[in-house]
Amino acid sequence: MSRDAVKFGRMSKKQRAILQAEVQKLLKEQKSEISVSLQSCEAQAEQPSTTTPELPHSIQPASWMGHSRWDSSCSSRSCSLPRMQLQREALILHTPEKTQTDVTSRKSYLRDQQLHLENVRPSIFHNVESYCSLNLSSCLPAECMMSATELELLMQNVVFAHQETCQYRQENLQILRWETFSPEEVQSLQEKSMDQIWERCVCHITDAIQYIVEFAKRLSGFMELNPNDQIVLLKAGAMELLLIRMSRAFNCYNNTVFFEGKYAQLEIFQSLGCNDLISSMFEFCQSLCALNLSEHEMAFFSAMTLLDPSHPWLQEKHKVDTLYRKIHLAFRHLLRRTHREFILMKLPEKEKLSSICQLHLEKLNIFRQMYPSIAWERFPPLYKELFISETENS
Ligand code: CFG
Repeated sequence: MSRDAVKFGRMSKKQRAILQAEVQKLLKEQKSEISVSLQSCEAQAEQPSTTTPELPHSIQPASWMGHSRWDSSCSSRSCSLPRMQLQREALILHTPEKTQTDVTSRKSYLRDQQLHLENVRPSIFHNVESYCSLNLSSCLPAECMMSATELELLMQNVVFAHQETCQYRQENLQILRWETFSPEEVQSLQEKSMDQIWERCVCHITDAIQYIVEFAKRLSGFMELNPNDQIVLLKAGAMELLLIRMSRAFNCYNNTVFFEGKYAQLEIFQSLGCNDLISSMFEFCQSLCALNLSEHEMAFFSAMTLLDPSHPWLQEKHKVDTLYRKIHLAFRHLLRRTHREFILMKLPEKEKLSSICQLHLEKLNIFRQMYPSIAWERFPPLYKELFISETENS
């Protein structure tokens, strides 16, 4: 077997070149997908709000990278002004009141989304039988009593929600994981101004978070939480989930992370002025990579991180608590099946994740003090809504 075959799996140079060309093409094409995405939103807004069998933004399962049409915000190299306008339009298209005249009034991306998304999935598990009631753990409250079917369905739900919204398939990230930036490319990125590189990163992060919002919406029970609690959980969890997901796109053998089509070393992000934040993100990815989580485990770890019932601002804590316990139960069930129960003790502590996210907020505040207009005018609305507090953001 050749060295390349070892590096890239059993793939010829030609196949690899084709795949790489496709990645570059896909990254470029994301720009033109914006119009498609807007059209689909528009078509959706025209429809009466009665139940439709399809998910609102139909995912294209055949697409190579696991990209989907609903991703739209600002996936290209920079978040230019027209892009921001497009995004605002997308927000307006999502508002339920079609007679809306005051287009300047502040919209909530998150709230609007809730009103348009139904958690409908055609039933594909007809073959699940056995309705015997199980109480798999005696320490669970009565509402956590689950049937074997419910447990099985929940397991499938969490795994599918992750698979359908993971942005990049694991196997494709693997193929590219030795494609790193050349010293010249590193230097040229390091020479970019702080605001330019911040804007690029914020745009990519926001793209990734759109997939995370979609993941949340597909988790059974999430859409039944009250809108306040959905937002509370997303505000607290979006960055945490991004970090978890980032570890899928992290190469622990050379300490690089997938960025703009290639794997980037830490130094590339130097001009952000957040070396401590970036290195703790890299460290976190390292530690998570060491656990070698399967995609199923990744899905459950994400779901449990998002549905953290301990958040002080929750209005219906008991509902989140029940959901959390059920998912925890399904996770343990899966781990028992695969003989991987030990990983539960090894998963990173909640405090580790939240301290990195806190550091992100602090760095954002410093950036905002230095470049208030960039943050205000050029950062995507979803990013601002999640990470800039309500009072400052109006
Ligand atoms: C994997 C990779 C990406 C996002 C999500 C370019 C990206 C950003 C830092 C790394 C969930 O898994 C993900 C990357 N991505 C999609 C792109 O780079 C990209 C493009 O044109 N469209 O998307 O965003 N990587 C990334 C930020 C690290 Si940070 C500065 C926080 C260390």
